[in-house]
Amino acid sequence: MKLFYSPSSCSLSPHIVLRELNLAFTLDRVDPATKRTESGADYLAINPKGYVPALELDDGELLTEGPAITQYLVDNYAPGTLAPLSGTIERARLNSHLSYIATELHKTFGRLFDPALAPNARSAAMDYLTRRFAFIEQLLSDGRPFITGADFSLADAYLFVIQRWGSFTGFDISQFPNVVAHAGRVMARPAVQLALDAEK
Ligand SMILES: N[C@@H](CCC(=O)N[C@@H](CS)C(=O)NCC(=O)O)C(=O)O
Repeated sequence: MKLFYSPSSCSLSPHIVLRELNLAFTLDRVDPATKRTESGADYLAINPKGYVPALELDDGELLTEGPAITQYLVDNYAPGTLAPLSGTIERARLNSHLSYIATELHKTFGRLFDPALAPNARSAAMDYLTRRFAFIEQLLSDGRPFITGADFSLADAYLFVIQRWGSFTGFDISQFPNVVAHAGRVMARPAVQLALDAEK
């Protein structure tokens, strides 16, 4: 398998999952500006969506969309690890979290990277994010170490990656101490350290 990625972007989430599952894979870095890979390929010819992540499977199929990639990895290579089994209510709850992170946090945060975003639109996006992170803060306030409870899951990898963008965009994550503590727990995982090192 080959993961197309850009450092510290949302592709870090499937990158962490690949390492958590101890799977064999290679990395190919994509320059978001030129849409060329470090191996010299035209990324738009590989993935017409133009964004990362994309996972090239061993049979040549290209899988896109972060939550689809991470769920494919666990279901195919380690069912019941990092995600409850497909079809269970526990899996549906995990999916609910993944969807929330993707549509409410990830996509809103993404707008803050646009230097042309008008100040009032930036401020509105930050207000929106504040309300959406408040839900996660509340969720973690019962003392659970991870989003779905005692065990680290796909949602924790994804949230960790997205909350890191606070330091790149000026969005103050420190107003959410439970989210900060959660990030510390995720950061301490060996697979996360390996993924961060590889993306340096
Ligand atoms: N819906 C996609 C969104 C992926 C996405 O937003 N990728 C960003 C990095 S986090 C990207 O590659 N942006 C560059 C671009 O769109 O040109 C997913 O969840 O995988």
